[in-house]
Amino acid sequence: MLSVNERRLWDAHVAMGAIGALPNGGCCRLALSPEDKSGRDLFVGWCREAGCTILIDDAGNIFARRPGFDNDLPAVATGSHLDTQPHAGLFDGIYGVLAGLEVFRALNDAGITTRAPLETVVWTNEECVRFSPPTGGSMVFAGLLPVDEFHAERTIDDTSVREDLESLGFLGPPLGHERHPFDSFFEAHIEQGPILEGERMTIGAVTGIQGARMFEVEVTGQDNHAGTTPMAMRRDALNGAARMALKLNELANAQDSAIRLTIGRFDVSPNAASTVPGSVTFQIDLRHPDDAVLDRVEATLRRLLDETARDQGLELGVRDICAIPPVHFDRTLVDLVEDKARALGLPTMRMLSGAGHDSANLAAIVPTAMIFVPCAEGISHNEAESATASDLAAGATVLLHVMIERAGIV
Ligand code: HGY
Ligand code: MN
Ligand code: MN
Repeated sequence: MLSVNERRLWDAHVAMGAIGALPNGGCCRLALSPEDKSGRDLFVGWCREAGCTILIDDAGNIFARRPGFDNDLPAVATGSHLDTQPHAGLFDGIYGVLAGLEVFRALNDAGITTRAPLETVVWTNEECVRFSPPTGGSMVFAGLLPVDEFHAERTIDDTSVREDLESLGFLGPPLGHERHPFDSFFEAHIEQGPILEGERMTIGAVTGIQGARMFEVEVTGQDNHAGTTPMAMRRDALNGAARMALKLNELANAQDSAIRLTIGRFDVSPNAASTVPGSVTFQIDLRHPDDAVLDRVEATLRRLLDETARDQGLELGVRDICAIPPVHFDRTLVDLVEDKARALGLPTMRMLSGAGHDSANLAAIVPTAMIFVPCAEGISHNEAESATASDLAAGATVLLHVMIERAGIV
């Protein structure tokens, strides 16, 4: 059966990972940073060499299109993201983009033209590090986020998203799914969790994604002198925020084992050893497969934050960054992924995604499914993230076959 080129797919990861390379083998390409631009340019160059046309939309999403026989048909699309977390490995997101490119290259090698066109998409800012929200680029495309709001987001470098898109040369015209419809969307991704490896499976046919909510909490007290201000007279924002963090972890530990609560960002101001901190901003990432559980935990979380702020004489502001409901993928496409993986002789299981993905937004507008491959010890968002060349190729070969099935061959 037709398959992708394992070596070429691996080499593409190594070449992409060299952009923004970190000392321990990982990489850092924050969305719309100079490194992200270099990664995007490398991808666009590869796609042009593979015979694709390139479209950029108003969110900076890149659509690399491989023409079919009938280019009036909606494209069968795939893709993921090239932006990364600060201490990322070489695979989260990147794999889904490079697997799409490798599908094009493998079809070129085999001299196959599909009936419908194919596209590989790079979505902007999946990761939500330099600016919010996560998966913002695909939200704009799916009509879930007004583009003006996306453009107005401030980055950690105090630029706006629109300024960054313009200065990097990635601000295109409005597109959106109505003007640019897809037949279907598939996303290949490493699992980012330990299940496939533990079950000795090669392919996860992903049935859906758990729900996620993110909040930004601002705790305000008063800057004051560390040597002179009696403990009882302080309004120490860090002391209050630390109490909040402990209480929220206790809250999470009291739920069922499917709950996930993370405080991954914590900014102290003025962050000076001899000043009582007057202000702390931190972000909460809360996830569970059941929206009703998220509602309940969110209500308790807000109450705990309020109570703690009041007890400590601090002011509190809570801003919603996003609320992504649990997603169920298209049954026909999930079956197709499973059938093709089994037909290729690959150990395959159905599973839910713990991580968020652009596919959550695509699922709102078009039949969507995901293909997972294992990663070592489930480690991700870490330079040590690791996957084998043969598992990556297996997932990309499944992607090749599901895309051919949807697009047809004349
Ligand atoms: O955090 C997530 O789930 C995604 O990888 N950004
Ligand atoms: Mn990802
Ligand atoms: Mn990620």
